[in-house]
Amino acid sequence: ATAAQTPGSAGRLVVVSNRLPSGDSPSGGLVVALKDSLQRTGGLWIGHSDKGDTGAGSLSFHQGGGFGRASFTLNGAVYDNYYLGFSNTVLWPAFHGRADLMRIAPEYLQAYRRANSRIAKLMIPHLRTADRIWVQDYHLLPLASELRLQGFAGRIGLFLHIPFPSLADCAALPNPADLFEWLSHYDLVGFQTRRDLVNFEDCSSRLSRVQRLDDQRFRLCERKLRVGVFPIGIDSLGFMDEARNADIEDRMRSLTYSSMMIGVERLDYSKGIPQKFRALQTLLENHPELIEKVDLLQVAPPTREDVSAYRDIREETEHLAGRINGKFATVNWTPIRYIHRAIPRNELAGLYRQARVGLVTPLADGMNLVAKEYVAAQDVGNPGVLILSRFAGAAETMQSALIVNPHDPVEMAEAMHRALEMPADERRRRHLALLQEVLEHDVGWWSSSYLATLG
Ligand code: ADQ
Repeated sequence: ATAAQTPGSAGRLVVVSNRLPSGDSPSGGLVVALKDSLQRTGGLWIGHSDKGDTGAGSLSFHQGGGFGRASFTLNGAVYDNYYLGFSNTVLWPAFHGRADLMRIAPEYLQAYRRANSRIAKLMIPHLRTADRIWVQDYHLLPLASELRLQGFAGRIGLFLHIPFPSLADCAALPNPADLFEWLSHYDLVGFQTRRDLVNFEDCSSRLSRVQRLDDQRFRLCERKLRVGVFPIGIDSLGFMDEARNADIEDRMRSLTYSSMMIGVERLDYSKGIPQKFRALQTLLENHPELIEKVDLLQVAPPTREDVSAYRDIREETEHLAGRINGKFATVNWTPIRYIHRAIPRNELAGLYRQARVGLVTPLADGMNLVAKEYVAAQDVGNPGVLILSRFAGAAETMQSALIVNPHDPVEMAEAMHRALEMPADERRRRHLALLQEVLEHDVGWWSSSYLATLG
């Protein structure tokens, strides 16, 4: 299987993620950040596609998008058990502090291993010894061990976009030791925050064999592993432009008769949407003078709807919005406008800019890019206020936001009140500090510092 690993030729960047970015849709931050390195090195992005022959025994190569793209397909049942099953019904809840929502089934773990082994097998004939492979996220944790097994000896890095679990949640995984065995085959594992690195150390020392070599190096399962903290950012300048040019402002201004607060997130139980709604209710109860003066625009597109926990969170969210609106609405005002759809990026940028308060209040989150987008979208002369959960990874570097505990409705309501009343001086001061951070640590900084460390 190693024959095709052409030695000698210059190393390329090979990115692997669960989903292949499409060639024609507007680029997300990750694509913007990696495009240059991919183009410069003649690299390749590999990911799943649901179009094509599911039995195909090789990668399919695609045109467009400005860099090499190749997709794999998986048999439908394997994909469901790997993606909806192990990735999103076991790993996602456990890594977000919701082990109670896990559904452990042997066929999930089996399909997860099989999917990763198959992806490795499809990759091998296209790899060169000097290539550097950058694996993205929790869907592909065993990929390095599979690539090693099949003979690839070059550099392989992993970036974990979601939090690393606490000891209690880690111990709730089926075969927790597997996780450390998988990670030990990488040269570099990148985390979003220091908190994740601390959890990794704590869990690996209790559930596996680990020895600290120095600040960034461990011996894990008899192999050397480097770790690091690389908080992801956004395409900050690009997003600032998007917000400045959004033509939504006039239309919005004529519609908005009250101060708008905004929430934007996939309808996921980790994002704390019900907690945010309850805090709004507390705000209106404790400050009735705000009735007809403030409202919340909640944009929450559907996600992973085939998983039952996602149907439950949708029901809870919609029920709560209906109840709060029923209780407080007047003939010409509703407190919550709820949109269950994705909306175009430029429109989103314009909405952020229009909102006086950005509410980013997850119960657990690797980083949270919405917090950064909200900051980048503001008018520097008259910015809105970011309210940020201390459980978002972003809180580690965005301390100039109003930091809240999303489990405490009174604290959140008071933060909303304070944000709505905040004098322009203080808003500008806080915003400037946040904007500097968002500009300095953008997605380009993230990818180049990660890749420099990978070597
Ligand atoms: P997510 O959990 O998806 O990402 P987040 O970082 O907030 O969370 O990124 C969501 C992206 O989707 C943002 O760019 C946002 O603008 C966009 N989006 C959300 N709702 C939308 C809507 N209705 N219409 C259009 N766009 C919408 C995971 C981790 C995070 C981590 C990122 C990146 O869970 O913690 O920050 O990866 O590493």
